[in-house]
Amino acid sequence: MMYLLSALLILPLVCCKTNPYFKEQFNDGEQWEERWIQSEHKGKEWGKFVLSAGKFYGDGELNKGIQTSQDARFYGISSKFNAFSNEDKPLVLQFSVKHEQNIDCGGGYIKLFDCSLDQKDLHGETPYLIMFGPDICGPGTKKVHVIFNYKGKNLLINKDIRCKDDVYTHVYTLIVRPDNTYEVKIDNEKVESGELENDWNFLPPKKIKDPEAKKPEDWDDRAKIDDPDDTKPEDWDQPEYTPDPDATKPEDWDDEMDGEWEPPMINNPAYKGEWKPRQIDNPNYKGQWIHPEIDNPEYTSDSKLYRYTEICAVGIDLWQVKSGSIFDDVLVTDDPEYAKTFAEETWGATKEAEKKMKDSQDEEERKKAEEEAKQTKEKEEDEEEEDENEEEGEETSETTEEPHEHEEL
Ligand SMILES: [Ca+2]
Repeated sequence: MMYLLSALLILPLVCCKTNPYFKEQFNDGEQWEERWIQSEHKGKEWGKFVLSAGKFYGDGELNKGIQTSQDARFYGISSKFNAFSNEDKPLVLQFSVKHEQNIDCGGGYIKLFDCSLDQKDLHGETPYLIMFGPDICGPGTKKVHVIFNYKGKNLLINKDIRCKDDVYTHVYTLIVRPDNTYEVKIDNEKVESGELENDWNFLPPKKIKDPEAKKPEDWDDRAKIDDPDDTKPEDWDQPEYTPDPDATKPEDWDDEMDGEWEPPMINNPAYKGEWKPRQIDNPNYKGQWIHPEIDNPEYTSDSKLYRYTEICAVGIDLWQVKSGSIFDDVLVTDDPEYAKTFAEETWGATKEAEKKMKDSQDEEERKKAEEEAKQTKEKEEDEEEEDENEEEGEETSETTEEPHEHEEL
């Protein structure tokens, strides 16, 4: 009995402890460099990732992540873990990114790869399984990418998910479930969800227009027709222009010199334009013809759209114009609840302090700018005063000189 009881007490702890497939917090100094491999793919100028909590943060140690450090560079870095399949389980991909540089154009997304990834050769064309996260370029592009590779093709989501575009840390979460549904969260709040089959073009359409079906030739789809009983009134046709009845021949008109006088033409008030018969309801109207649909022979359902048989690495592969983005708290797990708690314990625990530090830096800068402006103004005023004194001095010397000249005269 005792044994049973203790077994029951222990069981929940054993059964539900989450072991993430991958968890990276960059909180152990420079050791991350042993876990992450920088790409050396030829032909690209690779920017360097540096460990940093940035210019402002909630916690100087915990908020350390890897930061893009050089402008207008490609960034390629990845980390491998034990391969797993998400078959019959949720897949959660989560990370935080802070664009503290006030990003103008650049990616902030991460990718999942299978084990074939050659880490030192990672580049933009390297095949991946999933690409997820924010992408910003000018005011036009501010979206969250969710791209799935399915049978060799990269499929973009058909919906528009807006990303955060401020300078603070935000957590992006993608959950893919074995019932072929998904959810995207930003800062632990759901921003989009639905069915994989509906929101990506994984499969060809279920129904297509029947290629055999044709609109019958006698199908009348005219809702209105000309009234056959309506006839054009006999006095309808009038010329568009008519000689101006008020015009008179000028007195100095010389028929021999100027030719025969004709009055100028004006718009004819009796002119009615083109006659059109009255419209009536068409008694033979059958409505709009609808092309019948049939099951698409090319369509085969796939109950495992969500499934990746081998997930093995996470990587950052992007281009940035203005560097400074910090990636942190990367998590790959099968437990959405664990991911939620992890986000709360990391981003959630430091976001307010981060905001506060930024606010106080902004306030300091504002004061500094104010002080500088004040000093510049004072300096200018001093100089003006000096100028005035100098001018007065010059005037004095001039007036004293003048009599001399007069005396000489
Ligand atoms: Ca960290």
